[in-house]
Amino acid sequence: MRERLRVAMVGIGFMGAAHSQGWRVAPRFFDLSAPPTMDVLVGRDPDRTAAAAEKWGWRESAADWREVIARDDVDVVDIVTPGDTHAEIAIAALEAGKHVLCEKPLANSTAEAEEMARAAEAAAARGIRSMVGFTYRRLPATAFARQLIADGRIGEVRQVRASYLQDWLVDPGSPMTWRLQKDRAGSGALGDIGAHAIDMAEYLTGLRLSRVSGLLETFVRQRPIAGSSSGAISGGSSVGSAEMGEVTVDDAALFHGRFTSGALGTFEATRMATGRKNGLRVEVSGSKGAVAFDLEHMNRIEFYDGTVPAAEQGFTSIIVTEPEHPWVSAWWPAGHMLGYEHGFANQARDFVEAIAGDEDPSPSFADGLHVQRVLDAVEQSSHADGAWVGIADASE
Ligand code: SOE
Repeated sequence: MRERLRVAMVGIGFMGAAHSQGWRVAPRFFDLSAPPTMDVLVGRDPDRTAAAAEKWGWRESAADWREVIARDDVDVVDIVTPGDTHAEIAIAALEAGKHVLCEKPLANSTAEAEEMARAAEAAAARGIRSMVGFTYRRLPATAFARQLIADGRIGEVRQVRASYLQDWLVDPGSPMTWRLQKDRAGSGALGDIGAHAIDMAEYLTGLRLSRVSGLLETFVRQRPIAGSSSGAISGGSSVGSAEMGEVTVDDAALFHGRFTSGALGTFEATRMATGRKNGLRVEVSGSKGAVAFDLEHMNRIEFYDGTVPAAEQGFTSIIVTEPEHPWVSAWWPAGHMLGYEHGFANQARDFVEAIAGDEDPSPSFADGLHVQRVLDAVEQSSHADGAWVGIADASE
């Protein structure tokens, strides 16, 4: 019988639901070398955690992550908490000999991410694996786009345009959450969704950003604290006597940069893009062609092949659901679309296969550290009026 990987997951928010779906479904669709079992769900509130465990399919629930990582019957720790606890939990889990999957962004600061990358390297020497949850790498469309670029189908990469647009903060009456507090989230749109744009640009092209110039803005500086109001919060404004909390992160981030190869990139991450719900769009222009991906049309890519006769040129929309596309053969027949949740199942599959195959999975904590350095450089640049800031681990 194949060995099982016993998983404990820390965190019970939105990402907890998404990762649970990944762990639950992966062994039912993929033929895994070491099928995961959903053993312990960890959260601070015992009642809510027990209810989430029951709903999402975890065998048991617990309140103290330290007790859980000390257990011999746990092999993998999945961290889906806010960023302020990533470093502490991940380092402790790696030192306890657990394989660790950690949500993005890896940490709240470069200093924390450096410690995590060091712990991951030391653990890897003992056969303990770690990976960052940049889940959009696990979509057939993005993986196929990367393949086309790596195969030279667009020639030399010259420019990348990456934007991640959401609008859930447009309403000044939307309540405070941990995502708006620097001490909990590290940064705002920049780290939450800008980190995906950075990772996707680098994943697709295989290049690294070497310097950036950026601008951050917070448009709404105070927001009502949920549940504190005597009146309701509705339709674009807060009413009643809601207690207000300070927003200490950016609502929007703009930056541009140069990659190590000399290629140029423009980036935008905002939660104020009215009408845009979850729009991660990345377009890569090369010397022979171009590739574009849009998360709101996540089963497709656009491919422009500049080598075909001029009369036939134009962007082609490819539906990335053929069995030969990455991961697809485990799912549905061609043309039967995949969704947001499949990325989490593909990610669970890849992580357990790396563990079982004794290989370092990607993206590594070192990759997460690099993204963290870019985030910090954008912030520094914004404080210095857009001055160029170099990224320590990538030289031109
Ligand atoms: C933020 O709204 C968020 O949930 C991110 O935290 C996720 O990483 C992204 O997948 C969707 O948007």
